[in-house]
Amino acid sequence: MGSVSTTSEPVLAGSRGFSQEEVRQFEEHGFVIVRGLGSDEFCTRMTQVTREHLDREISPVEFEAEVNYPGAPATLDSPGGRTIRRLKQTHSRDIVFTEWIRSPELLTRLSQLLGPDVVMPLAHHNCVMTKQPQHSSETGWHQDIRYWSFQRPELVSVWLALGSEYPKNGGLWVVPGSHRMAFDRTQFDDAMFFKQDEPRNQPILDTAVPVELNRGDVLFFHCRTLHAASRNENAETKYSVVFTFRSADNPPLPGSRSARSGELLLPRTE
Ligand SMILES: O=C(O)CCC(=O)C(=O)O
Repeated sequence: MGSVSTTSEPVLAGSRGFSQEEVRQFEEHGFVIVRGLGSDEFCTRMTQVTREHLDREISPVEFEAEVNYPGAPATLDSPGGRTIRRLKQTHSRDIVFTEWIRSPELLTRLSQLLGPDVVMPLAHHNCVMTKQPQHSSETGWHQDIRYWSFQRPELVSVWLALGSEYPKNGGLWVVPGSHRMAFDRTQFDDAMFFKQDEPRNQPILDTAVPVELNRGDVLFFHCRTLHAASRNENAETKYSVVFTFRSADNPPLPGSRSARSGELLLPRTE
């Protein structure tokens, strides 16, 4: 993917990038975790905005009732039907999200994975994922690229945990190395979820690992990495801020949904 800088020297003062080992992990496993990359200040401010926008139901949002996933309320009028699953278009909700996206600690790492010119499509992710205890749903195994259309399936998503994440509160599971596996269409269902009852898929899913995160930890993952998450069985809501990024030379396909929204051209870090 892109050009990979393997230097262990800082690219910008105060913004040390990935180590060579972290870049290797990303390339081999399709994900890497950086502990504490999101500062306490970022997390506090993002959590405040998130809570306020949830309380006031500020559009655009996605309701659990709209996803039709296992555990979701059947309709908006059912009990819990207006439980919000995603605050969409999060970038435009507060300047703190721009500050995070443009922070040297994030951009330096993205440029190591994607090359010097990094672009953030506003069409994909660009959300706060909320997993609320009363009415959360399960997300089946999938690759994010399933509904995205770019010249190459080479995007990186950045998942910032605003609190602890682990299997019991709906934290992610990932299949290491799945971004490099070749699958055929019959391994997926009509909605492009990776079938759990398909004998060829079972040994692959047996290698899945949980992604355990604390507040401020960041998961970088490839758009082909298989991932899934269960419901939140805890009493507290889980919040995760998720954006996705591409290299400037990997544009969306004309006419596709990926090409319909704007994009942010991010500054070079060197
Ligand atoms: O939090 C979850 O349920 C996973 C969400 C997810 O994987 C996605 O929206 O791509």
